[in-house]
Amino acid sequence: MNIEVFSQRRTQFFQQLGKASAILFAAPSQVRNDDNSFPYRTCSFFYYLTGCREPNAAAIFSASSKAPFQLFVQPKDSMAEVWNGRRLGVDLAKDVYGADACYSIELWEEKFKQTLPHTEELFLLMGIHRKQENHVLDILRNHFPNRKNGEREVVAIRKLQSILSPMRMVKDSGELALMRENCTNSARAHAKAMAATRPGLFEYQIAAEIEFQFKYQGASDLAYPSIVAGGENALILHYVDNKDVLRDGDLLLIDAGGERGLYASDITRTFPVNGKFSPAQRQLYEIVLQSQKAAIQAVRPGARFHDAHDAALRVLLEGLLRLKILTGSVEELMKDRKSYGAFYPHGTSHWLGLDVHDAGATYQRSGESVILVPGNVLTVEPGLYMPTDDARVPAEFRGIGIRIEDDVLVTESGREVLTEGVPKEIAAIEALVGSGSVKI
Ligand SMILES: [Mn+2]
Repeated sequence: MNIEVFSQRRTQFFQQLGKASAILFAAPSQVRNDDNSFPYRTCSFFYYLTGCREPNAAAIFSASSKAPFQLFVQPKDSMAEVWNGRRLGVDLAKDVYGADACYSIELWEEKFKQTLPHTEELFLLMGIHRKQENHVLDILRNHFPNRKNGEREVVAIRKLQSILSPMRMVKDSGELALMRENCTNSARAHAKAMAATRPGLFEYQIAAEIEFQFKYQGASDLAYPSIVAGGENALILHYVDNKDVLRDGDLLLIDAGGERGLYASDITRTFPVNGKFSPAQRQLYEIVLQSQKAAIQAVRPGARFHDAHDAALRVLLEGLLRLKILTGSVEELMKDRKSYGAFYPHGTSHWLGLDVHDAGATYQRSGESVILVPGNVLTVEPGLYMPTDDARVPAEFRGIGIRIEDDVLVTESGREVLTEGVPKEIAAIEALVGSGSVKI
């Protein structure tokens, strides 16, 4: 995204920051073993405000300072760069990221202390990078203002997420362009994986296929570990072992998405390994599909975040009543999560953006659901999971797990499904499964 986007964001941020200051850091890098690190991925909040993806970086925001946006980065170091890759360095970083002042990362503490005599209120990311958070709190504990000189004291520490999360909930045009592209590519990858599926392959081979497709199309990473769950493995919501053979007659549930430009996609499809739904699978699949369509229709500006869930749940419960797996009335069942929790244990939606479970409240403080506005992006992902040992479940349904998930943008007039490129209608799925090549 171009530098102007970040600059506009910071303008909006400074308006809300007022006279307060804020500090935030790039995510720490994580050691895998010895001198081998996990692939680096910075803090979404840090990136959102700065545009900087380098490790060992920090930013201080203070409108009263001569340099309201101070950025701290790794200095140029030819030897370190030979080993670990190029760095922009202090001078270039200032221009590239549009900072008012840029310094070597070693100076952040000194410069931060210089802002304290002018700061009464400090915004800090809380509960994300605890070591950095504690470091800042330690500095504050040991800071004693010189009152005779009129120095101020930090009297309030506030959660930086309270400003940034609501901003992140409404995507701007640059973000939406990136998310559309990533969702389209990820949907295509799902379709390729569906085409490559056939009995006798292993879950990890289909995982390899979809992850190859994500990356071949430009994703720099996975948005989250891929779930490729054949048969009963689909009952484990976050199944990531991906080690079993795909059996003729089973369903395969794939929940996977690529990350591009640090933005996530999140798609789930469930389809027969052999390309043909059994009557029992079809019955349950049709319920989940109708439920998902009803939930997508409930996404529109002015609707509550939880309207999609209520719409999905209603259709699921009607289906479970029809199959006599549950008894009673939809209205009563809807009020009692325990009554259906064995079959539908999760929510229907979460926000999507830089993080797969993106920043943003789902309830406001009063306990009321958030009202959707254009620019919100959320998932819609109802499912049904039939335990193997529940006496209420007829034998033919036991061990079947189905989830269907799309990524949905709230628009001025309603909604736009960003992940339509992968089939979910039964006929389209049956035509596609097994029709493609398998790369082995
Ligand atoms: Mn999801």
